[in-house]
Amino acid sequence: MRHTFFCIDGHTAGNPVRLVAGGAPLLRGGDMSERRLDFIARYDWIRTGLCFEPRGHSMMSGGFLYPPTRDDSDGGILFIETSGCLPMCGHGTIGLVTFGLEHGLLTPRVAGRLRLEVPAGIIDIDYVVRAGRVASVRIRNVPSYVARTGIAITVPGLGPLTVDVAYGGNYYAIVEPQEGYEGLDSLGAARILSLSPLVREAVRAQFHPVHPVDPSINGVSHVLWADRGATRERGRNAVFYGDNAIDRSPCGTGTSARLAHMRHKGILGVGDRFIHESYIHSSFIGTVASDTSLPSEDGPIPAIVPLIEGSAVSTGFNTIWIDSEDMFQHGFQV
Ligand code: PYC
Repeated sequence: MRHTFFCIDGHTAGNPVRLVAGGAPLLRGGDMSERRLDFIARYDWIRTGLCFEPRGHSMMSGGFLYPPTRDDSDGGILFIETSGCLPMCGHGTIGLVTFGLEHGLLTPRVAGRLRLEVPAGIIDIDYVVRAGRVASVRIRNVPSYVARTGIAITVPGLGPLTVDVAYGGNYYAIVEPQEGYEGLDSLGAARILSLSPLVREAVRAQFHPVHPVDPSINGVSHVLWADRGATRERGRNAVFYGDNAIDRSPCGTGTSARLAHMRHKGILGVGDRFIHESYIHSSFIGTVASDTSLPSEDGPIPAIVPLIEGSAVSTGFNTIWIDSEDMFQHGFQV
């Protein structure tokens, strides 16, 4: 038996985006959070088959477009990635929206704007078209907040570190320069890949964040290494995800978490723009659009509404088979 998936492949700021335009399974659920849980329970083999080797690689990421579940939205996104089905993915959204608009898979009711449902909530998009191509996409992301500060960990090879955890659609352990970590270039890609899982494990052993509105979103999944020399206008980062990936883009949810973190520290104010550079020096523009709060049992949690702006490029069509005779039909990771 052969399952066929029609894909539009491309990248956002260097990180892969695979829009699966044909072959999406029918999902149960009243919103994208419930549809995500249904996909994880019944169809995760599609994610691993399309994202892991031999059809993908450590950084592979993408998603499906689904019909809306509510009257005020233009559609829904289900994200797939090597690390799982993310509640939200910024670089993925920029790519999926770009390719979806350019190939007529998304039909906005208002030109230049989209309202989309993602598992983490509702996001609003505005985009610019130039000469028939989507030149930029800006996401008004879900409320982002700092979940915990000052987590003391000890990482073999680095020593004691103090780490904060912030949410921007996923939960990030944020490591800022300090004694033991002098910045991205002094660490290098190989050590970022080997040390990040240790940082993530050490943080997970002490703190398990749970989203105050949707408890199906929980746990620290990513590590954001902030580079030395950041100012209130600009900074570079490396985001680690999955088991072996450094985000080639500045990471949309990571940038949202970082904006919330910098707002929490009083470095950014409402309206401030922050240019966030990736490990490979591609960039997104982040903005603190407004302050807000999230309801919780212990009272309102201070949060921000972040804007994330970037652009994507498609690289071609890709028809992918997952064949039940293939010993690697569900993919593998080394
Ligand atoms: O852009 O939000 C993002 C993202 C998450 C994981 C990789 N990229």
